[in-house]
Amino acid sequence: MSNWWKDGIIYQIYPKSFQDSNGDGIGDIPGIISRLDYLDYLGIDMLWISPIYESPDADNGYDISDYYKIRPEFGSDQDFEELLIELHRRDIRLILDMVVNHTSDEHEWFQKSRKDPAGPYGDFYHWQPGNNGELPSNWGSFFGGPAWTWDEIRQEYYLHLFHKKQPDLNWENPEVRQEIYKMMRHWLDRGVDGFRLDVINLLDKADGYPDGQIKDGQKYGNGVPYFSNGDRLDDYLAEMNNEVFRHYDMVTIGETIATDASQAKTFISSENHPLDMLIHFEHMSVDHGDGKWDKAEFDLVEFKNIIGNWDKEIRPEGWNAFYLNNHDQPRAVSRFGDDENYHYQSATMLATMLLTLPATPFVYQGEEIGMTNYNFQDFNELRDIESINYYKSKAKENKEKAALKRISEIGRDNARTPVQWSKELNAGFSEGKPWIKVNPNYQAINLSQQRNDEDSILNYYRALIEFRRNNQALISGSFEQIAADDEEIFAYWRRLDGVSYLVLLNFSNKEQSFLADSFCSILSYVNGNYFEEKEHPDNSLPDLKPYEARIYRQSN
Ligand code: TEU
Ligand code: CA
Repeated sequence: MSNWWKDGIIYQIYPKSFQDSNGDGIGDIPGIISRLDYLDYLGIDMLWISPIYESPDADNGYDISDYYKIRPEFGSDQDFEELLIELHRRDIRLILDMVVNHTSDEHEWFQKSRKDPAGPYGDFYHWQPGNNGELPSNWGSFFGGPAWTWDEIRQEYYLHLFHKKQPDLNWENPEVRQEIYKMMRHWLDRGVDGFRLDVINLLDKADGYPDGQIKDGQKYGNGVPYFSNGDRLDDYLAEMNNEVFRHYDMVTIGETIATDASQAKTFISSENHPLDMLIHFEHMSVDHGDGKWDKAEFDLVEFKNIIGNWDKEIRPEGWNAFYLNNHDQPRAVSRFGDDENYHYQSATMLATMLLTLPATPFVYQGEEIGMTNYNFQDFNELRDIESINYYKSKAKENKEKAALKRISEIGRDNARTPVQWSKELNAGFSEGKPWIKVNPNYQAINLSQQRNDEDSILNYYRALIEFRRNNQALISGSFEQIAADDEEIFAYWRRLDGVSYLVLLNFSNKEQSFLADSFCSILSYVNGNYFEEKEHPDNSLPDLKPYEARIYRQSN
């Protein structure tokens, strides 16, 4: 089977915020269908849609109450069928989000498990008696608070690494595994082309749920060493691959927390690797101090080393994914660029990196027009449970303002404001009241204005997507970083079959010189995000302007 997922571009849609079609302020599948010609224009090859199954929405759909039903707010099963047909008609493949580490507590499995401990579903989740009111272990939830909740009906605790409405499935139970495999086959048999597998490396929890280390000032322990990359995980993934994946021409993208490149090899570079690529978090933690809420300065050298290390460790046996934006991350142009003074330059500089690295590029909705973070001024504007819980914890210390400031920098809601389609009401997202505030800068940053501007961020993405598609050296060519210790510039060669491209990225708001005297005479300018001529004397390259990106081709 071909590896089509190596050559293509993946676009991610967060359905709730993409396009509303019926005026209820919530994005939906008919809304997505109405925008497929645009996605075709952009030139994407695969579409990953965040969960569209029935859900009570505790974690915006990552809490699934029925894996087989399309969530009514998003549309009908017929709408899904039409979406799949319309995507395939445009040669765009569909990747569904598979959340199989946990379900919603409103899933019938959980309801039966809590009411009938001795029944067929009694052992579908992690139930523990606790010891005289003590929690079974000191693990904290990723969303704050304990990872165990007492259930009045069953009179036991159950484990939830995320929201208490997201009970973790017991993957040691073969019945659980077979139910999940059956569900996966159901969607693949309908023609779905791949899965993005949510927190797939958390499936195996260490026996006895050993207490984790409690950091100063924290109330709960860090359970990550005991529930990530567990001993039985490889067996579960190998079984999943044998029972499901290997029977289909599909792509499997694992989302893995707390996984470095050497650990990743077992998932994606081993002999019968069960997964094709990983969405990891290493490069997304460079500006985290002690966790995401603790701000650290962005260190470009560390960032570059992570990218280089993943390439060295994983290729050529395996393959990488690369992203700067998704529904869990703040907007990259605000985080790594300068959305005030160098909006166009920093957005297109980041796009150049995304589209010239040796990894499948993931473009997240709105990234291609340079959508920015939102300046949250009030608790009531928040929607994400992770940010809401963080705000409430800081409110106890009377630090609400500081909490809103940090949430406006790193919170997940930054990525979940509606896509800014036009200057119309609600940025053309909805005729009703959107479920979350539209960023007021939509008058200046919107897709329809950029579509008609050949010098826009949108058309920069579109041109570079096309350029990457036509230059295999940028896809599967070698990756040779130069000036690795430069703190402002990311520079690397991409080479294949005698074709060599040099990519220069200035991550700073200052002019930077780049000494390339040894080879600049053989370079011809190909592409970039400043418009002046780039011809240069034989012995030097022009200084890089603030957030300037340049691609040179080595003439033989
Ligand atoms: O994310 C897993 C995950 O680790 C993130 O929630 C991360 O911890 C958090 O974003 C840090 O800011 C996946 C989904 O992408 C996320 O949307 C879900 O909330 C989570 O799993 C639970 O399903
Ligand atoms: Ca709607």
